[in-house]
Amino acid sequence: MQLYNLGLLVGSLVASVGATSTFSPARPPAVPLAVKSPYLSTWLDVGSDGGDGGYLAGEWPKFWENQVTGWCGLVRVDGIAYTWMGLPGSTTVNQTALEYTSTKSIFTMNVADAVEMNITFMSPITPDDFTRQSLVFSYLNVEVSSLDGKAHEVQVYADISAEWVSGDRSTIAQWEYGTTGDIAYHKVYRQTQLAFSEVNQQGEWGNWYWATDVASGTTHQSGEDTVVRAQFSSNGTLTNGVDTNYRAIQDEWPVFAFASNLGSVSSTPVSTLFSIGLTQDEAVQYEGASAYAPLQSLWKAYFDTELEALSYFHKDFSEASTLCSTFDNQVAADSTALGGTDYLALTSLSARQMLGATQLCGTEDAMYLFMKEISSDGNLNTVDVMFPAYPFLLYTNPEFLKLIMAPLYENQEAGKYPNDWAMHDMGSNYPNATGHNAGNDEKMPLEECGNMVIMTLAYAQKAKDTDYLSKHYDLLSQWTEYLVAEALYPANQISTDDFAGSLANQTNLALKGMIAIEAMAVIANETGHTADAANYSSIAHDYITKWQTLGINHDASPPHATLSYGNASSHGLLYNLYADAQLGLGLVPQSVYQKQSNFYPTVFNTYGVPLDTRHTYTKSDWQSFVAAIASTSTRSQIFDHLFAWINSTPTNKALTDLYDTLTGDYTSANFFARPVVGGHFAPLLVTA
Ligand SMILES: *[C@@H]1O[C@H](CO)[C@@H](O)[C@H](O)[C@H]1NC(C)=O
Ligand SMILES: *[C@@H]1O[C@H](CO)[C@@H](O)[C@H](O)[C@H]1NC(C)=O
Ligand SMILES: *[C@@H]1O[C@H](CO)[C@@H](O)[C@H](O)[C@H]1NC(C)=O
Ligand SMILES: *[C@@H]1O[C@H](CO)[C@@H](O)[C@H](O)[C@H]1NC(C)=O
Ligand SMILES: *[C@@H]1O[C@H](CO)[C@@H](O)[C@H](O)[C@H]1NC(C)=O
Ligand SMILES: *[C@@H]1O[C@H](CO)[C@@H](O)[C@H](O)[C@H]1NC(C)=O
Ligand SMILES: *[C@@H]1O[C@H](CO)[C@@H](O)[C@H](O)[C@H]1NC(C)=O
Ligand SMILES: CC(=O)N[C@H]1CO[C@H](CO)[C@@H](O)[C@@H]1O
Repeated sequence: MQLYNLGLLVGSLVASVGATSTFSPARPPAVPLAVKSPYLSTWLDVGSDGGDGGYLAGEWPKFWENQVTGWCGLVRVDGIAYTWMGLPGSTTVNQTALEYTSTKSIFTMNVADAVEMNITFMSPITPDDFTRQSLVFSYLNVEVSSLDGKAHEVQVYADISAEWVSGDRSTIAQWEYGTTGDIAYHKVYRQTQLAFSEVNQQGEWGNWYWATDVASGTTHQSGEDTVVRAQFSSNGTLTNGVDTNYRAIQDEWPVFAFASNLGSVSSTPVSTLFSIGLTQDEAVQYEGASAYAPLQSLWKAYFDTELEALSYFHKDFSEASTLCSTFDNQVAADSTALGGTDYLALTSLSARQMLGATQLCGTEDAMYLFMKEISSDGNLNTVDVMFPAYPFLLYTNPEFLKLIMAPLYENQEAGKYPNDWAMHDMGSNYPNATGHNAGNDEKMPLEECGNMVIMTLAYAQKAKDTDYLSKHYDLLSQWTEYLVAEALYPANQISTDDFAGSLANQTNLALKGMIAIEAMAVIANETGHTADAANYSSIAHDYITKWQTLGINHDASPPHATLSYGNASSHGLLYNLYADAQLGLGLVPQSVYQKQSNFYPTVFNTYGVPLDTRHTYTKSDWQSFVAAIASTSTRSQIFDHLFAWINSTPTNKALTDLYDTLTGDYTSANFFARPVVGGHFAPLLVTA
């Protein structure tokens, strides 16, 4: 556990006066609050680039793109009102701890030494249960108990603003209040629905639900933010009034509130549960084998109505908590066994962000996982973004990997992509999976052919699904032909690190192609194409022998792979070597692994090993890939640097994967909230 007196650093902020919080397992750059899909993605900024140091009370929660999604929490203790979330103006509670796990962010608050609050934000991850995983909902549970042995009169309040329903604050919102069974809800939505559209990255369609249990002491109200909050602060109850003056989000800011009267609270904790979520009947438009058309959200396959889905989710809290704790404990046990809590700080911060970029669609018989390339360009199912994420998908459930490749296979096997290499992505703008019928997608041919072959074998091995390899054999062969032609001397082209520019003869890119050719040899073998297997394997071995002369500087001290063939003064993270180990190919000699492992510790900057010699920036996912296949000592040094970075980076938004190794800050590319953080799980799949 790390102790930080952040009150000193941000002492000018009301939130932090007198407040010091512990942060465990690290002080993250941003805290995931409700993170479940590309549109349910609300965070608390922490890093000094714009955050308040990690205090829930004193700044507004934000959508990943940086606009406020108004979410306010108040508590009245013995008649005095305090703020526990957001910045509505009243005195803030004192935060004493923040702990995060893979599914939860838990804040502990001290209120006037009278009561303690445990505030848990839980965004469920249930990899083996797609009914639950399909729901775009998140929990907020507030637990209160007496701290001083005396009983205290306590009321808890929470509201959301209409900022959740659109990225345009002048948009007209509409809302209603209702109950279903013993659940009370506010339903809030864009009055004019704009299906499949985004404004400032927020989704402009569907209905938002904000719900709690109906209990004798529960009241509700919608209306202007200041009015509703003042009502609670002065009285402890709400009026049950519904404002029907539907208006712009920013016009006398309408908020949707619940208050819960907990009565006299003793040392036995009493809790109030809230649920927040988004229902969209159709979540993407998709060009598969048939014509481009809307595709239903997967939750529609399990629930007849939105209220049924809401009801199931809200009432499932206890079971969901058990499932989430099981997942949290699995990640914690596996991560700490490999790299201690330093490494756990990285994996447990990445799980919600990874799946929070995805959306399950379709039916039980035809299911797809769509992924948004958040912040870098919004592409769907970008193959070289799936590749860094593949360790997480494989670790949690290989079925995820199959479902995310499904649209790419279906579209290309229907003959809709005209190029002979693998398509870069399923569409330029999430949620429109248009494919690229004209073949003018971003050109990353060697990278994507290699990625598809490698990920296909990775899935089939883990799921023991040889039929899958047979089914896709023709297209895999076509891509391998491309690799055979291009992998030995890669033309001047970009790799996945396109922000670093194009380069000819990239050592690491060539290696990916060669490993993929050997992976194809295994695929051929397993599907009974023994002649192909022998041929591909002999080509891969021939290439890898040549590569060791072309791509390694043997005269350097210590020797290491170069960034590009023959450039003795260059080096880079040789992260594509990972697949050779993960797939158990044994194509690349162990001496290459050892060279790299000996080399990285000689080029550490403050916050890690640079991506390559062109820049001082690096990637956290690729460092995790190289850590996975390094010696125990090098691996723990990489984890130490990553931990130091997470714990002190000034970056303030959902974890960036691209940062400067000297300052720990953003680069000009300014990535955040990207699913590539799934790559932080890479070491968990490889047992050195
Ligand atoms: C927060 O802590 C400070 C310093 O101990 C104290 O002065 C203040 O009253 C506390 N505020 C609350 C709401 O407990
Ligand atoms: C908060 O959580 C801690 C640790 O689990 C527990 O000891 C404490 O009783 C909880 N307090 C409340 C108010 O729920
Ligand atoms: C998706 O396509 C629809 C038209 O079908 C368009 O209105 C919408 O703006 C597109 N979405 C994005 C994010 O480009
Ligand atoms: C081996 O594969 C290469 C590249 O695909 C092909 O050109 C060659 O004909 C194959 N050789 C045999 C014997 O199949
Ligand atoms: C790639 O490397 C080979 C071998 O050193 C060289 O012959 C070739 O010109 C290089 N290609 C480019 C595009 O620089
Ligand atoms: C293919 O299978 C044969 C027989 O099991 C084995 O000897 C050979 O090494 C395999 N080749 C590859 C590339 O896996
Ligand atoms: C070799 O790599 C270094 C560092 O990336 C670069 O500055 C230099 O231009 C490269 N030299 C050649 C000849 O490409
Ligand atoms: C104006 C108002 O809302 N007054 C309420 C204050 O709270 C009590 C119960 O605690 C209600 O009875 C009042 O109607």
